[in-house]
Amino acid sequence: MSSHQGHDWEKIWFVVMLIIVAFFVGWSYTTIMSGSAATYRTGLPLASGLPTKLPNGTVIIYMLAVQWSWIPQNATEIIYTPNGTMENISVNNIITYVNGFPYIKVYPNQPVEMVLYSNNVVHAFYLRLPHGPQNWNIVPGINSYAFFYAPPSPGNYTFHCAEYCGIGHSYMYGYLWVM
Ligand SMILES: [Cu+2]
Repeated sequence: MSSHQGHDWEKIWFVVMLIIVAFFVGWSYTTIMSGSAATYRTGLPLASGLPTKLPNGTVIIYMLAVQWSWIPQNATEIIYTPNGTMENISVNNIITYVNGFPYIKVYPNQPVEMVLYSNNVVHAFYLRLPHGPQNWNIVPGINSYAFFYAPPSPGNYTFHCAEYCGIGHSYMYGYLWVM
């Protein structure tokens, strides 16, 4: 009889855990797919896709990683006209340098897509944001596409190289400047 009771408790325990796991899986899925609280990433090692339609106001940074610095080469912004046509306009004035380090000026909550590429060795783009650290490998010859929302509060958010790439690795950083 006691063993029979134990068997029932196992079933109940299993179903309760199943419900809890299903809840968290569903929660993760909805927040990742909506882009509201998490990050889309493609490129190595994960490939979960960019938004099929970039949000209005998305700034796109074309970022070259070299030994040993970040070189933002170009910046554009996605704007939708009232009739729904997407335009990709140049906004190179958002890229600036302070003491030789790149600053990328964005607005709070602005959607950002980074196109990351390297011409020499493996680097990684690491950016700590309030809703979680972001980290993308950059393998030579393969573009990595990163999508995230800028933090809601103004400040400078440092990005680093997170893949040891030589003697100057620790000086390979720049800033996301939320104005
Ligand atoms: Cu590096």
